[in-house]
Amino acid sequence: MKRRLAVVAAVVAALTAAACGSNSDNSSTTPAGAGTTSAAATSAAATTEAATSDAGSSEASSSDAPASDTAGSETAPSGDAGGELPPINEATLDGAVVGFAQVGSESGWRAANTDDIKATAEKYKVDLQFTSAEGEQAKQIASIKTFITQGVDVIAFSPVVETGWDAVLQEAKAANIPVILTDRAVDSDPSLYKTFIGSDFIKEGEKAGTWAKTEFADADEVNYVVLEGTTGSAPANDRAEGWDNILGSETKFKKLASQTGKFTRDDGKKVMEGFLAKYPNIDLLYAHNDDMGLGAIEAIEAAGKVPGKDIKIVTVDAVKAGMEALAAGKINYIVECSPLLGEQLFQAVGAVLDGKEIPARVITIEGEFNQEQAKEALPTRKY
Ligand code: GYE
Repeated sequence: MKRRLAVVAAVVAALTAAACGSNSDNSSTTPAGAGTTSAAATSAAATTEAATSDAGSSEASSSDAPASDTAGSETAPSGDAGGELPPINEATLDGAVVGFAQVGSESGWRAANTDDIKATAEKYKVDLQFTSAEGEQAKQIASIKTFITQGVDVIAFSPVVETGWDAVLQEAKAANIPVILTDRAVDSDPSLYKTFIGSDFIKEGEKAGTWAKTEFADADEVNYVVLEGTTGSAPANDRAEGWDNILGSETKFKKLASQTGKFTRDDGKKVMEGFLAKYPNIDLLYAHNDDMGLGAIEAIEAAGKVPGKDIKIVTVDAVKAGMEALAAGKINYIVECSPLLGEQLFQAVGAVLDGKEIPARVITIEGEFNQEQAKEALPTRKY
């Protein structure tokens, strides 16, 4: 087993918002006045933005207008070159042992993410030790402990929930095994991991809220329900926060109910059935992912209502099944969250093993889709 531990002295303190663009600075990630009105970036994960480690906080951006009906440029916005991950080093990756502890298989997003990580590992001849925690933090911690005992070169994982990681991260650090977070954040001290690669979930919630605000601009009252993601997970926490950043002070938006659907289609359906039985007047559903939205569509149809018309629906992810429902008019708007994190993950792994400094935060650049844009994007959609 080869072991090439990085000696990355510090967590890139030099990455200031001024030098590299910050999360709340939309201008560096989105073409001015175009990013959200153009067709969404279909290869979102190909470009990244580095940001400071406090990038989780995001300001509401009034320029984040929802997509227009006419699809514009297909070009993905380019990230700030100042803080990108170094290019792949194939020689370093060949034979490197990487332990990856996945969340589980709750959604289409997760399936695409797993496929991408496995395929990218194979491409670069990485010895990938892959485990799935079936949505349980205890199982994920047990996997990470096994990776530490095995003495893998790098540990990567997508944390089920945000809290409760300090002890195991400290163990990895004591064993000199670098840790890379993908997809979801933790609340531990950033000195306990090398980088966090993934989406800005607050911004995603803000995009969904901004769409809703515009869509219902002429309505006097909007009664809405929310299907939340896994309780305590970063995307559930942040997508709720982003939405509330935009709509929390809009008094005409009335939250009838908000409940977890655990990011699964089945739970989305069950919870929506409950909402429909209790509230006859739902105008809008915000689902934290496509799968729950797809489950809710089944419940809405079974209740004799028309999804996308009687009840408007906005979701997050833009996986193929979601995009198909959007193109078919059953969903009204989808905020993209790219699962294609494999390339960035192995860029980071190679760099860490080479002893290079890497940005403390790498944000995936993503777009948004309305129904027309979904029709256009579907034929070339990768997941
Ligand atoms: O949105 C959801 C999945 O962490 C971004 O997890 C991910 C979320 C994604 O189950 O579909």
